Formats: sequence, C-alpha cells, structure tokens
Amino acid sequence: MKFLGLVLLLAPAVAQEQTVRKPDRVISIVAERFTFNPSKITVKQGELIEFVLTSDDTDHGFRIPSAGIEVAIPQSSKGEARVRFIAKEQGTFTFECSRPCGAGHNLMRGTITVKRGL
Ligand SMILES: [Cu+2]
Repeated sequence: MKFLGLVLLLAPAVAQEQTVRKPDRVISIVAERFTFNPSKITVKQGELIEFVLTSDDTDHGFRIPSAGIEVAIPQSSKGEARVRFIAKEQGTFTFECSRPCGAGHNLMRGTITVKRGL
C-alpha cells in the first residue's frame, strides 16, 4: 500500500488525471478494410475522450500523429483496444491506420474535429 502511494505521488499529474478521471465521452470505432466507422468525429475542446477500438476483420492500428497516440487494434473477436485523448486545441486532426492491412491501407483514415465547448 505504501508502495502504491509512492507511485501515484510520482506519476505525472496529467497521466494520473487521464487514468483516474472518468471519461467525458466514450466513442466506439470499428475498423475494417479500409475504413473506420465512424470516420468523422466531433468533440468539444477539453473533453476527455476514451476511444474503444475494435476490428471487423484483420489487425489494424489507430494513430493520431498530432497527439502522439498509436495503439494496435486486435483482429476481429480478439478483444478491443482503449485509448484516451484530451482535445486540447481546436482544429481538425487526422487519425489513420498504423498496421499495413492491405491495398487500401493508406486510405484508411478519418478526422477528429475539436470545437469550442459551450
Ligand atoms: Cu491498415
């Protein structure tokens, strides 16, 4: 217990906030050759988003280059990947598949539009 307390104390505040805080929104995305569904996502600035990522076919990946996020999405029926994202800045950000998955891999992308909160 003492050890756990020490670890939490030393963890960066942002990382702790991201793991302890309940997400403002949970967004499920299904990957399949060669699309993400949905592929256009709009969120409010400052929201803590948790993406739940599954595949309908083979292995895929989910990368948001501008946010330094990159996770593997396991193939169909092998579970899900979860990753959190705080929309800090307004704008439109691309996400893309990060595992070579076939001829249309380079087209497999989408956008996250971050709008000012109310
Ligand atoms: Cu791919």
